[in-house]
Amino acid sequence: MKILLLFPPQEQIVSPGYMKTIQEGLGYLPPLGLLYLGTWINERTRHKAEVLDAYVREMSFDDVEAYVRRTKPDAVGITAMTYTLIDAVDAARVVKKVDASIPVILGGPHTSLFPKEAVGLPCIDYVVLGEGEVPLGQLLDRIEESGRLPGTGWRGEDGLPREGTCVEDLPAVLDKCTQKQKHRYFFQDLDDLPIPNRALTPYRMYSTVVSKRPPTTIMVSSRGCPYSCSFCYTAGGKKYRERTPSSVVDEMRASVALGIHEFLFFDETFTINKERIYQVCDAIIASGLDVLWDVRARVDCVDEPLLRRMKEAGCGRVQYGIESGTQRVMDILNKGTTLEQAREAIRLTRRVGLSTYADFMIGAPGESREEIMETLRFAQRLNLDYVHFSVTMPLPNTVLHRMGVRQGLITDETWRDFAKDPTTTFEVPYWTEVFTREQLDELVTYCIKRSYFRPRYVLQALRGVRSFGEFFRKARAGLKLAMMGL
Ligand code: B12
Ligand code: SF4
Repeated sequence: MKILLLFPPQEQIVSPGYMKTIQEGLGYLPPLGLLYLGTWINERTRHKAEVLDAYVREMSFDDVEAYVRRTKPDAVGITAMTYTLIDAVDAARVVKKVDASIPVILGGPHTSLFPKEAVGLPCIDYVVLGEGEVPLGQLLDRIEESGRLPGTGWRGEDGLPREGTCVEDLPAVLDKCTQKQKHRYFFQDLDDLPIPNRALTPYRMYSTVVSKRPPTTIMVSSRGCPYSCSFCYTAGGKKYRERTPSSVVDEMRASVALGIHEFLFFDETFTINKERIYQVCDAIIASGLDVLWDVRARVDCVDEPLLRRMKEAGCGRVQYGIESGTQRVMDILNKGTTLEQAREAIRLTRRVGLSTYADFMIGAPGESREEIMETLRFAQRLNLDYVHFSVTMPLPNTVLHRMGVRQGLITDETWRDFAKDPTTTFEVPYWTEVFTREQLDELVTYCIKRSYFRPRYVLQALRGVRSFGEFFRKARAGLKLAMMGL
């Protein structure tokens, strides 16, 4: 079978109010999940996959329709985050408009959160949960062998089978899952996955406002995170799985061969296993590859020798989730780190010559205006190169969401209703115990502006640049980055 893997146009993302002010010109990053899937299908199954990133190609839904009409795929797979669900469903509609008999498969972080709702969405025939490589291959086998699968995946509240099915239906997949994961498939040995073939997408088009050596790509050297921050939905699951250093370097080498030298590691947290990171750095250095990379890490998972080694291996920036400038709020968010650890991590990162970037959240449970201002002051004292403030949101399947339901701030149905019937009028829920939505939007915008336009930042930034033009580019990049949460 010939499957088209589609990253839909991003026209109707549900995002917080303050983010809607800056959306253009942020840049593009490759749809890594679809690259993994496409490569798996092409290299490990009898099927053939093509990846269409309609977003980077700036295609409209009409363009996608014309593309499907022209290329006539036997099946279409679409990726969805909860936030991009409206576009995913519209993409499915477009496919069905071309030919109602083309099976449409939905996957991505969203389907694992709301499988039943996803199966019930219009124009979606099949839903794959968790990491899709193996289940998608098997699903295509089954579709090819038996035509349309019976809709036995989920039963609705009324007990009747819903249209479509999901991997729970596939015994071979179930065998490989732990009881707890039941229907969410996780690949155990990441080295078994073929290296994603970046040539499946127009890889030269990817870069962001902060790229130093475009084209830029993203990579993951591990999946999963064992920590339990209350606001986080760990898409890769709780079980931390890692790739070997040689496999990481092989992927970098394949990218360099295409002319890609800049890598953003989007591991949930890169430095959990320090020993492995030393080995990864050693392998990169030994390879002699000319690469620049950055990582996301926890403040309690770094030390000076490690950071130094990372710098030697081409790392340029470390992004930390610090979240708050008060210990009380950090504890409420179950971050498991201290303010002192945050100060120390930033001090060491700067000392070894790496750029520093930190994420902060405002509007956590019970958080007062004074605490928010303390977080802003804390961020300013850290003297970061880049900073990101966002509004605390009770996202689906997080501890914070359950707390919000218990306190009556949101209902269990808030996100579920959207998942059943995604509409553009939906407002992403905030934690509105102390402040209104409008106040939180104002507060976060204030924090971002104060961080980028304060005299000290301006002076510091001026010191490192060669011209005013360069300074303004940097400030613009910082501001956009802060909005994007890259
Ligand atoms: C890189 C990344 C981004 C990049 C996106 C780059 C891109 N072009 O995709 C950037 C920085 C732009 C980004 C932005 C946002 N992101 Co983001 N992002 C990630 C991150 C860190 C890694 C994604 C990744 O590449 N993973 C590795 C690949 C291999 O996994 P994967 O993509 O999940 O794909 C696998 C499966 O999901 C499945 N699958 C995926 N698609 C499909 C399709 C089919 C047909 C099938 C069968 C299977 C399948 O199989 C894949 C292979 O195993 C994840 C966290 C994480 N660790 O996953 C968050 C994450 C996906 N992002 C998230 C969010 C919330 C956002 C934002 C809304 C944040 C914001 N404040 O605005 C924006 C949305 C903007 C947008 N337009 O998309 C959430 C989504 C939660 C949810 N409920 O959907 C996550 C899970 C983070 C989190 N813990 O909350 N993000
Ligand atoms: S915020 Fe980071 S450290 Fe915390 S659970 Fe999520 S991925 Fe893990």
